[in-house]
Amino acid sequence: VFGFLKKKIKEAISGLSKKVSKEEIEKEEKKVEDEVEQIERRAGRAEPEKKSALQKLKRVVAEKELSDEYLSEVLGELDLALMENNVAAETSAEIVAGLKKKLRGKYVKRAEAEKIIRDELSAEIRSILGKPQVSLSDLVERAKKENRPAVILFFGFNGTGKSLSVARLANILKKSGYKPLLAAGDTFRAAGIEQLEEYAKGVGVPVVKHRQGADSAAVIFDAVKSAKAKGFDVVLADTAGRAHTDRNLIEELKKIVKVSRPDLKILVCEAVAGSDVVNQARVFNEAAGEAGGIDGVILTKWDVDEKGGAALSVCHALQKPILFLGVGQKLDDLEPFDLEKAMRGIFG
Ligand SMILES: Nc1nc2c(ncn2[C@@H]2O[C@H](COP(=O)(O)OP(=O)(O)O)[C@@H](O)[C@H]2O)c(=O)[nH]1
Ligand SMILES: [Mg+2]
Repeated sequence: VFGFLKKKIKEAISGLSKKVSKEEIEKEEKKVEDEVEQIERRAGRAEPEKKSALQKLKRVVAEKELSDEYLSEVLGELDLALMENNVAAETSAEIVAGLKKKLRGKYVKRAEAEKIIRDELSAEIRSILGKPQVSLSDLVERAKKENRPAVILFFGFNGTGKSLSVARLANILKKSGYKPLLAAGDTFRAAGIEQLEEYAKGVGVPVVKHRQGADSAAVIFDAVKSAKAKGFDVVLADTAGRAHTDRNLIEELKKIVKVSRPDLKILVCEAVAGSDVVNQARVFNEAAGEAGGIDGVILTKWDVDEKGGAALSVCHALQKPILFLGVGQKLDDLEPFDLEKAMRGIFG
């Protein structure tokens, strides 16, 4: 996925640093020549003074200052490379500003300038993608101690893969020995309920449902009650996902959050949405605000995305981790997010 981003970052950093540093070297070589000439003209000077002046000159040749001008050029190119790869403009601007602050005014060995910029960029990206992970088993065990099922809510725009993600996570939990129960909280479309039932059949887990158009919060409340009565460990609740600009939906989600007291609120978004994930993140984060906002992300359609920038954008917008990546359309195609693998993808 990150192949294109990786190539672009490489080009941005090495291309420009070569171009700029060649001009700069020429400029500085000229300076050195001038100063050497001056020193030679004042030949009568004390030996130590001459020596220290020459040392200073040597440093100018061997090291380069990461000046504002130099950084602006390299980082401007990097900014473009990030945005070209679906990193949201605000995310990319902050990455670049962070780099500038760390690097500005530093003297580095000429041969190492590129490597230093890459290392700082890598640290910046690691801090965005590497937010503390959530342990699902800790979460379920904690709820168990309180004699209640854990409640996991799924939020997200239509068609992002919410229902399939509900089923896939149930599949993972079931394989870990837990008993999941699904709640068909997407009551907006009849097809939404049927779809979830279809997926649930594949996993072999039951679904609590009402009819189409029913109150979604009531369905989820029922599911939690039923889970508690029948000894299920965890309720995974689907929700409707009309456009995130739909205010009624947001009110409905707020009600669900209030009534179901979730242990985990997951935003499902698709990698192919690109930088729009930032808007989705913001709206659903507000909808879940009463309970502390979104806790983590399932990023679907990773298998069909070519740029990967949505991962950075959504983590940066929420300051939360990606929990899983959807890597296909099958029930098994949900992978825990692996930070090291992602970093290798971007930086090789
Ligand atoms: N390629 C791919 N397709 C996915 C992935 N996740 C979901 N889909 C597909 O996206 C479509 C919508 O999924 P669905 O779960 O119904 O979305 P919902 O409307 O958010 O509930 C379906 O055709 C899924 O098979 C994924 O990780 N990769
Ligand atoms: Mg659905």
